[in-house]
Amino acid sequence: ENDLRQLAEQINQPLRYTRATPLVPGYSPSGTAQPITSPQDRRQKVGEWVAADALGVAKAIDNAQGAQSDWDQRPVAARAALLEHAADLLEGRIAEYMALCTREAGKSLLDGIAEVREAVDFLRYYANHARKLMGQPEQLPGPTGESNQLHLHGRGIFVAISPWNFPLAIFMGQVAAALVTGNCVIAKPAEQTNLIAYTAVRLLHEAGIPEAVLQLLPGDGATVGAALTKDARIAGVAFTGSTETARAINRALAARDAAIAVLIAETGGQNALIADSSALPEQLVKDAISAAFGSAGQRCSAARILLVQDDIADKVVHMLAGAMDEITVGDPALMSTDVGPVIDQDALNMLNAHAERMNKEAKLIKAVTLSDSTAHGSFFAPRAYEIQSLSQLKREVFGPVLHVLRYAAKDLDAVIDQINGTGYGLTLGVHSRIDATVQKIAARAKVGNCYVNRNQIGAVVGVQPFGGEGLSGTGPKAGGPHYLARFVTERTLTINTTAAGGNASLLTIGE
Ligand code: UN1
Repeated sequence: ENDLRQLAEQINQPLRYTRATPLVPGYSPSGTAQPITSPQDRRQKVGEWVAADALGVAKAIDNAQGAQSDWDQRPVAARAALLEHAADLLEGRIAEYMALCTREAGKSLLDGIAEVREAVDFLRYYANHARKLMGQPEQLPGPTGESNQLHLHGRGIFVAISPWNFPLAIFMGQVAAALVTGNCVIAKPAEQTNLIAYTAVRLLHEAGIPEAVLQLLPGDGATVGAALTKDARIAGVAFTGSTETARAINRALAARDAAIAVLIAETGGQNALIADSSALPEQLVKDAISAAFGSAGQRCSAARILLVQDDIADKVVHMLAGAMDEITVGDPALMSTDVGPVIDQDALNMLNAHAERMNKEAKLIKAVTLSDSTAHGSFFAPRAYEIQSLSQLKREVFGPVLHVLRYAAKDLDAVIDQINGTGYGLTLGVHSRIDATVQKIAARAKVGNCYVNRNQIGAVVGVQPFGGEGLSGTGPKAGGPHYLARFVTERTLTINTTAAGGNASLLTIGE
């Protein structure tokens, strides 16, 4: 708590950079600067940003093409060391990045700190994994007189398209994974968090990543994103965001008259929390509140649907409503705030439209009262509704809204099938003290991350590899042992060791 207080005092420190521009050697954008304002108070200017145009995209791809071979041929240990240097730099700047996450993305102080820690973890985890994966070619068994080796290389130019809800952690995770495996990266961050991305790229350059190897192209998806994904020279895309955008990227890559590109997508969820009558109500309500309303519900892992067995439903709903009275919504820069703003006016409009529909179709359990400090920002009061059927939820609602649905014990299998039937498969929470029930649910539910008797957000890098199935993503899981495998290409090297007069090995000449 003392550490947090010290960090919190630095919230108003001057930011290292206040202008986010494309970072593409040999290119300067012609467009005008646009203001960056705080989600919690649109009158507060954080900085400004300049979008890239088509010339910037072309130049970035040319630069990356020129740099690709050298970067791929650097020993993996050298690339990993640069990531570790970046991790050290970032760790020394926690307060600065926390302040940036709070001011540009409206993150609470604790969420801001968690962002920096996760970004540091991604850098170190992927550095370490890359050394194990690519440090030595794998020697394969083969007939006498032959040597067979499997060599791993970068695929080529990777585009990293990152979301605003984890503007530092997910951004860094994508970029670090692609870089350390030998790919040049062109990053296209979410428009809402350009300054965080800009500051992070400058840090990576400072750590020694060459400027042509990692470039930044701020801009919108329709121009910059689309121009990147239709270029034949792009070897892969790492994307986190909506399922619709992932599909559009997939179509754009497939339509190119070019080599088949890799798409690594982490997309939406329609995540449930199932509680049977053996669940501990206090623990359940605590975890439901944190998973539904933490980070203003702006996590793809967040709990959207609380399925509660009818025997305990009245009690749980009553406790939930009481606990929601304790939630403080307001300025994310204050230590007393639990829930900050949603990212922007569009997000607020979407949530208001959903609330309007729910007010007609469902029963409001509770809406949290907003504090006075919310008048000038995009604030949405966290709320819980009781619904009658899962069919009332058509698509992912990306914000602090929890939908409660009662079920009868005999219908548990059907309920799980309905959740599977949404097509999404990201997180699932289970609250039960009966082992057989837990095992049955875990085996039947098609989800990437199942959490039992705890909250279902905040996957830890290397501990809970994170990512979903179906409409929720392609895999492999971020922060898991197989993630880097999609960023590399395999080359088999076969040498006839009996050639050249039966010499067992090739001659070493020179050096
Ligand atoms: C996202 O919200 O886009 O486990 C994914 C968690 C986070 C979710 C990140 N890793 O809550």
